Amino acid sequence: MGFKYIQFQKEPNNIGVLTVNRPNVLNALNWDTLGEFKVFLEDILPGEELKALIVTGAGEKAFVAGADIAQMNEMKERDFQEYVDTAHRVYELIENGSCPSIAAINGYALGGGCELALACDIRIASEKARLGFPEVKLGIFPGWGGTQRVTRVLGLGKTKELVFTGEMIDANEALRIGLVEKVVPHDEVMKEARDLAGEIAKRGPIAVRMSKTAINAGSEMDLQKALLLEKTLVSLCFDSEDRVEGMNAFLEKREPLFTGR
Ligand code: CO8
Repeated sequence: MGFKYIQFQKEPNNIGVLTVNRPNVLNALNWDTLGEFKVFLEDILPGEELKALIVTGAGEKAFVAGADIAQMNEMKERDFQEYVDTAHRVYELIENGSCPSIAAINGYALGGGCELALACDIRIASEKARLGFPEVKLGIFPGWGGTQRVTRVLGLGKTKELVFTGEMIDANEALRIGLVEKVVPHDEVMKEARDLAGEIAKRGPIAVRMSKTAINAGSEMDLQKALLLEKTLVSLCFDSEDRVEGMNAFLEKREPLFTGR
């Protein structure tokens, strides 16, 4: 596919695996990696018609250890702005893309790496994973959506504790506070992510897509508007061929064959 720092693999059942591939620097996100991510998400992903996308890191040690500190340190103000803009765009494309995304956290998820995991819909962590936001130790703070997405997941107090101290937490603590949804043995992370992706892939794709929109967009609205959005989307869903198929399959005691129409 011509990418140097990311790898994309399309697997059976329209499940995709996107791997950040800079294991020598614990998959730190340099400018080119983010650029490749952006091209993939804007130009390639829409044509793949995936039912789920798994995001992970190459090697045994890291999901993504954050932004590339060496490169950031050399950046001038204008480049830095563009670097931040690109990361924001990439994370928004993942968060709001029609395809459900699963972060398979196979090691360190730090700073921009933890922010990447939070842009995904669901997070599965290896028991060896370590998560956190060490940015304040570098004189910056989590500026790739971190202060906002973490707050929405963890609430104000826990977010401030993690962001102000920059301390890492282990996978079980991440599970306890709701930063990840599941912790599994290290060598089962990808299997667990694939199993979950497989479950999602079996469901009505329109229903999955619209529920993601209702949850994401609705969570940013007041309740009345969010309920109106929900009502509109579920009515659209009701009009789909997949709804007819899903209900008929239930009544006929068979598995549904969804077509995405
Ligand atoms: N950037 C660049 N290189 C890195 C990074 C990184 N984030 N993380 C690790 N590396 C490199 C190391 O420099 C080392 O390279 P080399 O072999 O050439 O010395 C190699 O990866 C292996 O790392 P270590 O030898 O350090 O491995 P250890 O097992 O000893 O330690 C750690 C692992 C604890 C993960 C350690 O590498 C570490 O602390 N890394 C930095 C983590 C970090 O601070 N991440 C946050 C980065 S800042 C960020 O993400 C900001 C995002 C938002 C920006 C918004 C605008 C402000």
